[in-house]
Parts: sequence; structure tokens; C-alpha cells
Amino acid sequence: MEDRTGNPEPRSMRTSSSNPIAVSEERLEPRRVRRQKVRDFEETIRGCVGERLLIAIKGPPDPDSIASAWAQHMIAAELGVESTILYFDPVSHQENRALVKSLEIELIRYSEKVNLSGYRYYALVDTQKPGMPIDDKVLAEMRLLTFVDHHKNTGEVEADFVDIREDAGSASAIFAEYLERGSAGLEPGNQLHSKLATALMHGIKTDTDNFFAARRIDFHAASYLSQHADMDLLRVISTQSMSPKVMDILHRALENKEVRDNYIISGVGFVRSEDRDGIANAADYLIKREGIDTAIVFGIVDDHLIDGSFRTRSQALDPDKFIKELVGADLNGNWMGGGRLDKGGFRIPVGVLANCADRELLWRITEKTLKGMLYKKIGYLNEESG
Ligand SMILES: [Mn+2]
Repeated sequence: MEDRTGNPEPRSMRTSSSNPIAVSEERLEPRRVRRQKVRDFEETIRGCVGERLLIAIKGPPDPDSIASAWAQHMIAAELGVESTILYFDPVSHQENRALVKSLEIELIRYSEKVNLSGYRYYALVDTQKPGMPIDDKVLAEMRLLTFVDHHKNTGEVEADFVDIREDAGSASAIFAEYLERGSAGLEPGNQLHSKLATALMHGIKTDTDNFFAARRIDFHAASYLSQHADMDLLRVISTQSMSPKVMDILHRALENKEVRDNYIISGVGFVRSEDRDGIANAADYLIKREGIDTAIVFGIVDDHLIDGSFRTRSQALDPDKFIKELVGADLNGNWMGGGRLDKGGFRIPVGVLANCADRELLWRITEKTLKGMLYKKIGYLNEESG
């Protein structure tokens, strides 16, 4: 999944597909350390028995974040802690809707009407930064209990339990490890557990680009989960067809693409939030073109955010650094984008310009500005674009 305000996407070609040796040399953390992590995770959750825990998915829910949140929900239940999974952005992409529907995962969409007063603790999964997009005063009353992620460590997380593994291709793999090594493991023949294993497997699969970018922990987790997962269900969930809207976005991305050296850049115009994954899909598609190693696709989502997806196969490029240097931070000092080894994304508010009545003009300004920034960043200082 993608970054949503500082919360990017999956992982590298660089250690896995293009350099298989690096993977075999990569080690899992020592067994002792892993066991201790699981114990601490469970201990922390047990510490709030009798309280209700909020498990939040930041940014548009994707298979990795949905499965991770669900795993934490089930582990918490096993340990006697009731929890609710909360999300903020619409579930886009039909695959994700199919996942939630066919596994009957209960998620609650945040609105101001959702009463959070019963929650003193919250947990975050598969996201780079602490905090939630809710009222500051309400948030201040809550304590970040656990934080489990696989994005680049920003060093800003303060929680009772923190587990950030930059060497994991998915957050789902970390939760699979908790299940495998903890006291709330998956039981053979338990239907709910089989569904959870299926969801986690799907989370790993999508975040690692069908295992091409998987790391040791992802393969290990998949081998454990495969004993419990429902492979037929997995097939159903992961082979949903592409929606016409997403295909339109792909079409526009191909039409508008510009190639500069090893970069391919494309603006796709206005996109509805439920179709925003089309931007990421388009970047996934464009990166396949021979002779380039980096793809950037952007559009205006719901008239108020410039949403961009970044893909690279370059060994020399650090997506997190590239994107942060490109788009910078907002007035509150929050980065407007970020990345992992081979992927990333950004979201820039359109702000007051969203009121512009001439949408075509607004898009032309956006495209020209973004392309100008990009070309400047990659060294095409005098390029006239748009
Ligand atoms: Mn993830």
C-alpha cells in the first residue's frame, strides 16, 4: 500500500529478484530476540485487559494493513482484550473490497459520529507515523499501545510496544510471526483462523509484489501460513478483475507519459478516491517499460489532494529520501510523502486552489508544477513542460 501522508508502499527488487544471493545471506533475527518480541507484544496487550483497544488503519486500507489489523484484533481477543478496527479513507480497489467481504472482516469507518470516548488505547499497524486523523483533543486522551510496521523507521514513535522491521516486505509477516511464536497461535481446522491465515498470506503476496520482493521473514511467514490458509479462497480474493475506471486511469497514464533518461512520468488528471489505486496500478505498469528504472504517476484525487505513486528498480535511488526532498513537509512539519526500498508515494493538498472553477486549468497548473519539480529534481532544470 501506499503512502498516504508519509505512509508508503512495498519492497525491493534490489535484494530479492535482482540479487537472489543477498536474500539467502539475509538472516532472520535471532530466535531469542523474536521470542522476546512476541512476549513483549502479548504482555503489552494483556496490560490493558478490561479496556477497549482501537486498532487503526491509516490511509486507504490495503491487504497488508487490513490483514495486520485483523491479526492484532484476533490476538487481542485471545488475550482477553476487546478491540475495534477503525479506518479513515474509503476502501478502494475491488480486490480490497472483495477481501473484506469474503472474509467477513469487521471494519468501522471513522466519522465524527463514531464515539471514541470508550477507548483509552490505540494500536497502529502498517504505517510509518504515530497519530490518527481525528480530533487532537480526543487523540491526546489516548495512549499509543502498540506500533508494528515495516516502513523506514522515522525514530519518532513512542508507544508501549514498538516493532519496526525494515527488513520485512510486509507487516502481515510480522503478525504471522506473532501467531507462530506466541500463545495465540493458529489452530488447524479452525475456520476463522484459516480465514486470518488467508488474509495474511494475501497481505504478504500483494505487499511483496507476488513474492518477487519478499524477504526472509515473508517467505518464512508464508510457509507457516500455508498450513492454515484456504488456497481456493486466496485465489478468489487475488484474481479480481480490473475495474473500468482503473483501466481508464491506466489508459490516461500511457497517453500522457513522458520519458526522460531512465524516468517515466505521467499525470492522469482527476481521479475519484475510490479509484485512487489506479494511480499505483499505473505506476506498477509503467515501470515495466524497457530502458527505464523509475516511474512516477500522479493525479488529483477527489479534487483536494495531489496523489502520486513512485516505483523504482534503481539501486542508487532511495525512494523515501527522493520523495521527501521532492515534496517536502506541510506547515505542521509532517512529510507529505515517503517510501520504502522500491516504492513510495506522496499526497499534497491542493488547498485553496481546489476552489478553482476551471478544472482543466487547475489540472494544467498541477501537471506543470509537478513535472517542473520532478524535472528539476532529476536535473532537467530548463525543461518546459505541461
Ligand atoms: Mn505494508
